[in-house]
Amino acid sequence: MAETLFIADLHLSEQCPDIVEKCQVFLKDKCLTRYQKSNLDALYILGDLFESWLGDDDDNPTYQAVIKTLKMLTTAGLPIYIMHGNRDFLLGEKFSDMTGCQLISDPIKIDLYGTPTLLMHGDSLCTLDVSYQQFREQVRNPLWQQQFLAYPLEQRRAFAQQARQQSQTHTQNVEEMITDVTPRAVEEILAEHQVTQLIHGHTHRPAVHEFQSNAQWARRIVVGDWQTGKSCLLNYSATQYTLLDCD
Ligand SMILES: [Mn+2]
Repeated sequence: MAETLFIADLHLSEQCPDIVEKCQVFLKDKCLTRYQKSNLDALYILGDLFESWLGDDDDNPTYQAVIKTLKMLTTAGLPIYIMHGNRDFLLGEKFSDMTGCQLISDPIKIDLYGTPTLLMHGDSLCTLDVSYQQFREQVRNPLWQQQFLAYPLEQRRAFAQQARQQSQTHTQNVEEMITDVTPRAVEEILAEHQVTQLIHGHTHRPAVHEFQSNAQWARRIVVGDWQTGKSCLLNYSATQYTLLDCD
């Protein structure tokens, strides 16, 4: 038993080659080396690995390099679990086959060295953002996805571009608390899954929150994004947990 690493919100894209490079170094040096020394049990990617994923036929060359590295790690034996984010919710079975990563549902409850822990991307907890939740419901609908995936890649790319611009304008125009998680939604999900520990990303507000929830102490660990690179790596072992910078 060693440690488990959690990351989220790398938002890999050809626009940010430095983050792609950081990711590659992280996977090859930190993850592979630690795994070979038996210090690493698993890597969890809690959504938004990619800035956009248009379907498993997405041929973005920037992504192919990362896919190759993921495959190398899983072939070496490291378990890698990946969750959908709001940008890459179309990661599918073929991606799983290409990388050897296991797609996990959002939320998912795991046993983390004896502590029942809920893992989420985090976007579904931002319940005050009503227009986003409506959009989320639309694009998570299997029928919508089926229709979307039937369009040629170029058309899907144009749609994603437009959605991204709308989302940026939206985020700039709403108050900060609206794009953060709602305490009530957190309490409800903890109660529903009977856990007192939650790990998520998405908000780009890395922190460890300790609070009373359902008459018990609870902990919410938020891993940061890779744009700032601050506190974007959660290192969790049986005896301690630490949020670290990505380099
Ligand atoms: Mn996100």
